[in-house]
Amino acid sequence: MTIPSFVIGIAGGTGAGKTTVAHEITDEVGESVTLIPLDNYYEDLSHLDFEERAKANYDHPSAFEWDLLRDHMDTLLSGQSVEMPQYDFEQHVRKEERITVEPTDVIVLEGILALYDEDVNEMLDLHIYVETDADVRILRRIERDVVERGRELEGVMDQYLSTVKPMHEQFIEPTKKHADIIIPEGANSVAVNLLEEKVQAESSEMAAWAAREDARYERQ
Ligand code: UZR
Ligand code: MG
Repeated sequence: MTIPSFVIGIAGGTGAGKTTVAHEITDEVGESVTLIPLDNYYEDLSHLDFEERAKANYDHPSAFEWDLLRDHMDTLLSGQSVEMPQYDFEQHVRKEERITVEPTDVIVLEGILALYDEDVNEMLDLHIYVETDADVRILRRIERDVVERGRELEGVMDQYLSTVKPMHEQFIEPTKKHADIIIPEGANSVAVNLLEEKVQAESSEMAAWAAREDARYERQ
């Protein structure tokens, strides 16, 4: 039986708070949510050496394997599980192991370009853009890359100015026009609470639908 899902896309610049928003709005629905980090769909560049991989432009749409993402979303929406790739940010490669992801009542696609692809946008029921000031975003980015990912400050600054910022302006920011809702600041608790309620309502709706279908199936 195909179970319907409520599908949410969360886009915004690096350090905007997308991952936090994704977790917060789905906290209460527990196991009936599937999180799809767009980062897991970076093209596999393992054929290049480390130096070349470190210099690649990861903020351009062509850095992602869109076909695979569309295929996986389609599969999940048709009620089947997928083997989702995993990404290693320290080595800039796709990891060997994949994880099995089951279809659930709520599916959240989260990433800088979550609202970029036309086909993906059509699969989304709710399009969210998290808009956070660039100064706040770069501070968070420095903390994450230098403290958590062991990178050099100079490299982070170079990358920000050469690719992250221009690509943000050229490709990410314009996707705001596809948003149904724009959240000013990732930590905006009023917006997050409203969306959390919406997600819970949709999740119960999906569960009720599935229960009705089950009952109908048993009667047959
Ligand atoms: P979020 N990124 C890397 O730094 N290295 C990689 O191998 C792959 C991606 C960065 C990418 C982008 N850009 O800005 C960010 N650079 O990950 C997107 N440069 O992730 O939305 O979590 O910030
Ligand atoms: Mg994130």
